[in-house]
Parts: sequence; C-alpha cells; structure tokens
Amino acid sequence: MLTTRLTELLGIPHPIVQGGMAWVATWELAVAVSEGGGLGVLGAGNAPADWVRAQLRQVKEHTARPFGLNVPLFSPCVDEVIALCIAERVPVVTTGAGNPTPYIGPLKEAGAIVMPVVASGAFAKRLERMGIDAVIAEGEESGGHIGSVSTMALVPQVVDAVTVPVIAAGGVGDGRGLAAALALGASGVQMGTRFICTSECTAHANYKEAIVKANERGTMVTGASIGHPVRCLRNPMSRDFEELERRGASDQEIIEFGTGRLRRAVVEGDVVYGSVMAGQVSGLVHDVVPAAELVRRTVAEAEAALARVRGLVTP
Ligand code: TUI
Repeated sequence: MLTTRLTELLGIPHPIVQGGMAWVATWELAVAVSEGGGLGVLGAGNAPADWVRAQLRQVKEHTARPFGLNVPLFSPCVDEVIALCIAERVPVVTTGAGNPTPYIGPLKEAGAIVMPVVASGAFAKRLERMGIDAVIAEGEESGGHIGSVSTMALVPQVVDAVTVPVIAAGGVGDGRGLAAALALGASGVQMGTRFICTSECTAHANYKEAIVKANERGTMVTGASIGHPVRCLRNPMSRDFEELERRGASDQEIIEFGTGRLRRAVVEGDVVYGSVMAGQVSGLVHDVVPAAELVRRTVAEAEAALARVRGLVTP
C-alpha cells in the first residue's frame, strides 16, 4: 500500500487520479477507476450541463466510492457545469486550462474538494490562498492542452510553493513514474494517456491502437501560434495543422481547422484527420487492460521501484 496525504484527503486506497479527458473520460471509465481504488474523473469537456448530469447519475448509480469531475475553464458551459457540481454535490472537482478563482468559494461552500491544474508554482501559490485542497502540477509532456514547463522541473517547484498536497501529471505512465513523482515530493499522480488504453474506456479502438503503436517521439504540439498549445500524435492532421501555422494562417482559419477534431478521433475513430490527443508516455503504453488491473499494477511497480532505490542507500 502507498498511503499519502492524497489518499487521506480523498479517502481512496491508491494515490492515482485519472485525467478527466474531454470526450474520453465518460462514466464507464470513471467508475472502473474508482472501483479499482484510484480516483475516477468524468470529463465535462465543452458539454452542456444536461449531458454532464446524465453522466453523473450513471457514476453515482454504479459506484459508492469517491469520484471527480473535470471542468475545462474555456468551456462555453462552464457556469452551468459549476452550478451542477454544486447542486449534485460532486465530491471532487478538478479544473484545467485557466483560472478557477471565481468558482473556488462556491465549490468549497458546497463541500467539494477542489483540485485545479496548474502549470506554474506562482499560480499554485495564488490558488492556495483561496482555499483549494490540492493542486495538479501538469508538465508539458502531457497530452491535450499543455503548459511550457516539464514535469521533472515543475513538480518540485510547486511542492516548494504550497503546503497542500501536489499531484504530478504529465509523463507518468507506469509505477516508475509514480515512484519518481513521490520522490519529487508529490503525494500522488494523475494519468491520462495511460487510462485511455483500458478496456472500460469508451474511446474508439483506433484511438487506443494509435497510442499503443506510438513511440516516445510520436507526439507533437499544435496550436501554439494561437496561444492554445495542444499535444497530440503525429498524423496527417497534425502535419497539416503545423503547415497552416508555419505559413502564418489567421487565428480564425486555425480555429476553424481545429474545431471538432478531437471528437472525430475519439468517437469516429478517425486517427488520420482527427486530433489524437496523447502525451509523451504513449511510447510506454503497450497494452489495453482493465482499469482496476492498471491501478493495481502501477502501485506494485511503484513499490518495486521504491524498494530498488531504497537498496541503493548505504548507511
Ligand atoms: O486542460 C487540460 N488539458 C486539455 S483540455 C482539452 S479539451 C480541448 N479540446 C479542443 C482543443 C483544445 C483543448 C484537452 N486537453 N489540462 C489542464 C491544464 N491546465 N494544462 C495546463 C493548464 C493550465 C495552464 C495555464 C492551467 C492554468 C494556467 O494558467 C492560468 C493563468 O491564469 O495563469
């Protein structure tokens, strides 16, 4: 067992949080992860509150364990989804890709545990003063929308900046990554890409297969020119995107090009012209396994890694 401040805060056996990925993190995955002893997290993406409410009901029907909901702050439905979190008493709310300041007070009053994603120590410190319960320090190795600092550099700096538990994200794909995160001072990890390749994840089989086939150089970043850097697998879509940015296309043209690409990959299985958002750990992912098995295996690998490192210490 790995008992940390995070397992104690969340009331879960294992210090592993599943990333709340838009389109990908539906109730089936969240339930499987929570039942496996991690924290399953639903991804609200850009969806309206009615869709999110139906997902929440399914989670509550299928597990009595703690779970979370991720709210990307650029969603056009952010206000109604936060109101839903409050009305439905969602136990854990994670936020991403923006500043959650206006929502922290109301969520805390409703009894939620609030864990924003940060990409810098300074931002983590500001949010801590507002009463958040933990921070997710996400490095640029992650899939999807990213910051610009690597996980190895970011995590210890966020650990030094705050007193609340820190969750390391980005570049964590197995138990060695979990052990490394704990060594950096984190109290747990969030994994996204690794959880896509689980049997309960409802993403299209082509999406999972593309991640399994990719190696460590298989990703690239699109959208940096318009201030929305997004890491995804290299494919004809991302190469066309790169070409569009290289020749200085307008923001409008780039936004139009990118719109709907994630859904196309996740739902339709178009891994050629869809955006297959995935992190640099894609090269570490070799199989599709049940989520509970993945949680169990990750903890066992971390324990083995920590024992190995402990063995290097001479009195
Ligand atoms: O949110 C994410 N990753 C995402 S959201 C997403 S959905 C999407 N769909 C289509 C196109 C683009 C995106 C895919 N991936 N991760 C959390 C995250 N948050 N990463 C980095 C940050 C972040 C960065 C800067 C959070 C806060 C921040 O600073 C805010 C500030 O005001 O300083």
